[in-house]
Amino acid sequence: MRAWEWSERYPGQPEILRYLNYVADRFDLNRNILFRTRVTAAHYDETVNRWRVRTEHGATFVAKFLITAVGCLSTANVPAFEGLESFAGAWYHTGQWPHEGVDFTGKRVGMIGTGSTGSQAAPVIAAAATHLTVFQRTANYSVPARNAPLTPEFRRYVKEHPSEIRAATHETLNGMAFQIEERLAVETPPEEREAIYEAAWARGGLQFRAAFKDMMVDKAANDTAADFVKRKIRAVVQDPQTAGLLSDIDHPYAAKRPPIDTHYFETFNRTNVLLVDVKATPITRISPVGVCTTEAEYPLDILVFATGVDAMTGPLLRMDIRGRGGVALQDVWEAGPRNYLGLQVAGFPNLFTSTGPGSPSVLCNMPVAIEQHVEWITDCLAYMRTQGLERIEARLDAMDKWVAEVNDVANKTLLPLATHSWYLGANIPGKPRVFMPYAGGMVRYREICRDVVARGYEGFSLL
Ligand code: NA7
Repeated sequence: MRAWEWSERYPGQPEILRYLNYVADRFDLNRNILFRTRVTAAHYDETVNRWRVRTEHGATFVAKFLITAVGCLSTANVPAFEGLESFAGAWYHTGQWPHEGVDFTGKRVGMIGTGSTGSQAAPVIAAAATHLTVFQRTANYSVPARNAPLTPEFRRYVKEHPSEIRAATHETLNGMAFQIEERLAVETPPEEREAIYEAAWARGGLQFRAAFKDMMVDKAANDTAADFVKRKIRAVVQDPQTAGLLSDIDHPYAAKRPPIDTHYFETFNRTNVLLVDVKATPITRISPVGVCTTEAEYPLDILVFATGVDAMTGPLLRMDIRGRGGVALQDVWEAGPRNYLGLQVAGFPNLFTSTGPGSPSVLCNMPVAIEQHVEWITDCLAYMRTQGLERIEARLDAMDKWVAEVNDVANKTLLPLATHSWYLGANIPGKPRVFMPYAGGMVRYREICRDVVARGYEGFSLL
């Protein structure tokens, strides 16, 4: 925070990459990283208490401890549309974007998906392309990001208050540097509530969700936010039919990950943009010419899949991870992810899954969630070393209790009401519908992890 100068509220990818390289250089991390190395398998060998990690190039690495840091959203989901291979144009998934970029100039572009990524990509594509067709299955809320250069005052504040900012991220529900307001939407008079939403809309960003304390736990409170955003959409979008389709949202505000955007709804006022409702007229196949729905064929030069990811479990399960007795993680998680604290799976000793399912992860400010796990794992390894311990493994009863707790806290919120969210795995055909992240908040989770250690690593077997 002291050494790096961020340029704007939501810096773009090149700036973030520069920052990561700066961190890697400053802490001399590159000598510990093998680049271009995809792990295909990790098998635990019980006889020697070691993990054997295999890469796609055939190399094998042997380790006592294995920590996965594969991310929650790194497995692109390209829906299995019939005929995709026959498409004569080019197609891309937003999560596997070519580093050299894509030139949309003079092209007719189709984009499937209107989640966080789709709503951020649409305005940029529409500005460059001849024509953009957006295929929407589920209408979604979005709040303006209000991206802008950081003011000198804000930059100074960050430099002068790094400890306070860090402390705030440890004290707030989602690890953000801002507080969730204490007031309740249901107890605020309508006029005052409207003014609060207007101010939150004007400020923009994820902080909109923090306008009222009851927004994510009380449907009546959430309805007030949902109604406000829907009215905003209808006010922005000029064509009444398009406005109707965009604001016909069937789930509570922020029950799916709430997108923030730059001129998303405004984009539909452009003459070169068309919205197609693929809930009413589903996509049947991709033809050599473009996308076919039950109603029409849309000719395209480029097709963009903003169709999300196989979240949370996907990045882990695409590796062949096997624990004690050759048991596959895939089988243990057949009915949904099961682990203890999101950190360890019974039967997989010495394997830590940082920001795994069952931890706050995607419901939290991710770097804060990552830091908490890294610190916990680091302390655990240091403890084991000083105690001369060789093996740590989550106990089955602790794992079962934790899975119940993860379900329990999710059910106290409105989050499971969005039955098609990736939090539930619902975007991947055949994936078990289980609410995956821990929704009890980062503060409580941090305390639980701390208490587990204070009680001698309760729920773990240490040898
Ligand atoms: P999301 O939020 O999962 O959005 C994916 C979008 O793609 C969503 O609108 C889906 O509609 C749509 N989709 C997925 N499959 C299909 C098919 N087969 N047909 C039509 N439409 C489809 O992914 P994002 O990449 O936008 O965001 C992921 C996270 O990254 C985000 O939440 C942030 O945390 C950062 P659906 O809603 O399933 O009907």
